[in-house]
Amino acid sequence: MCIDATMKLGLSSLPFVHASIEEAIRASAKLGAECVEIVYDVPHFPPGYDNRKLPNIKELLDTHGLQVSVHASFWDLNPASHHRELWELTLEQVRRSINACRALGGEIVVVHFGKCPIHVTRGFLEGTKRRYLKFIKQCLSYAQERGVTLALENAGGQPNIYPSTAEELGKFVAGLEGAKITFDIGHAHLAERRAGRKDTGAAIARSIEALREHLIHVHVHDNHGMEDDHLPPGDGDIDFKPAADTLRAINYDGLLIAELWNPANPPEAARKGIKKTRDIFG
Ligand SMILES: [Mn+2]
Repeated sequence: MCIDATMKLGLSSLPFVHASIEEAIRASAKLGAECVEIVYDVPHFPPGYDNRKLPNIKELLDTHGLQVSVHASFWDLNPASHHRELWELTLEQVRRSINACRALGGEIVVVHFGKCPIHVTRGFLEGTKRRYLKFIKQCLSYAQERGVTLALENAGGQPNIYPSTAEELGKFVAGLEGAKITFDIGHAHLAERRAGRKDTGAAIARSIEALREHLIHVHVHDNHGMEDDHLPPGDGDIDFKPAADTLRAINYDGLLIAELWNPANPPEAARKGIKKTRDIFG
């Protein structure tokens, strides 16, 4: 088969919780990653992190020929918070993440969904949606001024999250000039299972196809349809083949990031995760 456009396979720094960011980058390069996603949050980038240290990290990335994306801060934050101070802190952290992306030579910043603590209360989810829209608009203008693209991520279909499914995210970005999508396959599987679907592979592939116009970034990880486990592909019950076929069919040529989580054994998660990702998508 002749493929003109090729995706770049890589690893998120997420699993490397016991290593420095430099060690995480070196380990990723050693495993054959073509790109890395830097999670601009703890443990590697604590509050008050001095962004003037980023050029050294860029140099390391360049030395290994790694492309880079940045996952904006998200731990303990909420872009739809009803607390003005937390909303503003989240905005400040995403702005810092955008600056970090630029300093590292990246083009894409992944931004999370908003959380609604009591969605069952009448009118409360509407407030969440309003605040999330306001948040993203502010981030978009900030990112555009700096030549960085925001890629909003689909969630797992939870009722207390907005936007919560790939479909809802598609509608959200359709109305926003410059907003793009990170398609997270693990989250899409959870959303399909929550909607009562057993075999989700074809539905996930249809979502990718439906969002292709906005799709610029992909996250890959596995789960059993219950929890957001972030396992290596093959360790859960996702059928990745339809998604892989669709990404090839639409000539997806962006980054494909294995986003893993296994604090008990990060090196093993990274090794197995990128190998399986390569087997399926390479
Ligand atoms: Mn993700």
